[in-house]
Amino acid sequence: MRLSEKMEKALNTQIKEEFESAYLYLSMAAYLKSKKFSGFAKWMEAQMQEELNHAMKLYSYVNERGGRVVLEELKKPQENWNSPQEIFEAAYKHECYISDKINELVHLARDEKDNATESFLQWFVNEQVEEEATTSEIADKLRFIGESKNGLLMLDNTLGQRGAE
Ligand code: OFO
Repeated sequence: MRLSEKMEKALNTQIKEEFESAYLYLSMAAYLKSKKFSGFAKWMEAQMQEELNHAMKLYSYVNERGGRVVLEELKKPQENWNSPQEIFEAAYKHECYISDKINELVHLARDEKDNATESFLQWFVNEQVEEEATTSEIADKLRFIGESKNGLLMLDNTLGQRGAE
């Protein structure tokens, strides 16, 4: 069964959301790099890469289901923040926004009686649980560290160990 027009359009919009996530995280990485937080920047670069993978996962799925991928316009991401804490709080908020979008897609798949898409989306549902948890944990640590330079350097160092999963 080919994707319904409505489902196809919604998945195309989600591809845009994933690219916008990648764009936002790359902008955050660039800001962090400019402030010499190379570990935080590396973590964000890896996060950017994950978002590209999400976009490509959707791209493959739409094609596999006989749909047509049509790319939408990307909005310019924010470029300045005040601190790593503000960045990770914004990243957490953004992940919650993406979770809402994924949930809307699941509901649409149900309305359209599209079991294959509903099942495909479960991977994203689980991924969002993980991404919300990770970003909120880092934001919490940064809140705890506050102005401590030692604490910031240590966390920068730890997060710099991350490779793209
Ligand atoms: Fe950060 O999440 Fe994509 O979906």
